[in-house]
Amino acid sequence: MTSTAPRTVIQPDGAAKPRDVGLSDKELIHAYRTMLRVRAFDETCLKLQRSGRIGFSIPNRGVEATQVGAAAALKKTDWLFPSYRDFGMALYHGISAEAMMHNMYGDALDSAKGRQMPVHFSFTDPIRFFSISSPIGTHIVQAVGAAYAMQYRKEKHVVLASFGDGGTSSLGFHSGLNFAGVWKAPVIFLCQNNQWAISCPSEKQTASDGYAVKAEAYGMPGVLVDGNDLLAVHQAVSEAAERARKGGGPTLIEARTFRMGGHSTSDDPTKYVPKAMVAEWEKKDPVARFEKFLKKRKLWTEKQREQWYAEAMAEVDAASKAAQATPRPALETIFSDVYATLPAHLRRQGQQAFDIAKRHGEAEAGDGAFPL
Ligand SMILES: Cc1ncc(C[n+]2csc(CCOP(=O)(O)OP(=O)(O)O)c2C)c(N)n1
Ligand SMILES: [Mg+2]
Repeated sequence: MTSTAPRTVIQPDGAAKPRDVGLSDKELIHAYRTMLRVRAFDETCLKLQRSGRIGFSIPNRGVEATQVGAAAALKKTDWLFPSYRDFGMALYHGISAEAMMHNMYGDALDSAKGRQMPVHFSFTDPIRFFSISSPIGTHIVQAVGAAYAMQYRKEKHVVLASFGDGGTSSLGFHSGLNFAGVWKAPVIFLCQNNQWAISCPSEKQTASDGYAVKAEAYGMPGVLVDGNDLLAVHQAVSEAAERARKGGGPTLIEARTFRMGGHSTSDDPTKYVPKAMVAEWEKKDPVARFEKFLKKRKLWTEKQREQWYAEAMAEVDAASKAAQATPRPALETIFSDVYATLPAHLRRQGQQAFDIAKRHGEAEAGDGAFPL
C-alpha cells in the first residue's frame, strides 16, 4: 500500500551488515528462542481454545519478529503499554509461559485474579507491562500520560505503546500523538500494521500513504520498517528509544507485517483474507528469515532448532498443566486490591453473595464458548 519501501536489515539470503546487527550473539539467540516460545504458546492456546479449555486466544503467527525485535530494544525498567497480540514482549523480558497461562485460564494464580479476558496480561515484575486494554486505542493516551510523568520526574525511562493499524482510527491515537508531540514526551508509538483490523483491510482504514506518514502531522519522525525483519525493528525502536531518552521526543514507527491467523479465535480469516495474500506472506515468515541470518552467522542448525522448539513446547505444556490444576480464584477475592477500605455497602452485598454461594454452591465453569 505505501509507495516507500520499508527499512530492512536482513537480506533475502540472510546476510546483514555487521554495523546493523545491534545485538550480541547471546541476545540474538535469546530473541530467536523467544520467537519459538511465542509460537509454542500460540499453537498451544489455539488447541486449548478449540478443545474448550480456555475461552479465547489471539493468534500470533507471522508477527513474532515485530514484538520480539521491539522488546529487545528496551530496558526492563522501561514501560510497556502493549496490545493484546504482544505475547513476545512479555516472554522476551522474562515473564514465564506459566504466568501467562494462569491468565489464559483466569485462575487463582493469575496476576489479574481472573478479572481480565484471556491474553489481557499485566505484570509488574520483572518488567513494567501495563494491563492490556480491550477498547482499542485507550492505552495510547495512558502511555503518553506515563511518558509525560517520566519527563516531569526526570526519569530516564521510555514508554512503548504498541497498537494495530486499526488502532490508528481511534481517538486515543490522535489525541495521544498530538500531546506527545507537543510535550516531547519520551514515548515510542509502534503501529503493528498487520494489514487487517479484524476483517477490515488497510485500504479501508486510511486514505494516507501508509501509517508512518501520519507522524508528520504531530511533529515527530515517522519510520516505516519491515516488521518481519527482527533486526530492522530492533534498530528502529533502539534509535527511537535513544532519542526519547535524550529528550528528543516521540517517534511513530510503522512495522509492516502480516497476521497469518484470524484476528482472534472467534473469527474465520478464510472468509475475508485472499488466499494469494496468505501465500505471499507465508514466504516472508519472520522466524525462517531470522534462521537464515543466524545460520550465516553459524548460530543455527536444524537440529538445534528441533531441540529448542521441543524445550519451548515442554515449557508451555507444563505451564498449561499447572494452570489447569490451579483452582479458580476464591469468590472472596473479588474486592481484593480494589479499595484501600472497602465501602460498607459493598461489604454487605459481598457477604450476602458469599453466604448464598456457601449454601447453594458457586456457578459451574462454562463450556469454553466466548461471545467475541
Ligand atoms: C473502541 C473499540 N472499538 C471496537 C473494538 C472491536 N475490535 C476489537 S479488535 C478490533 C480491530 C483492531 O485492529 P488492529 O488495531 O489492526 O489490531 P490487530 O487485531 O490487527 O492486531 C476491533 C475493531 C474494540 N475492541 N474497541
Ligand atoms: Mg491489524
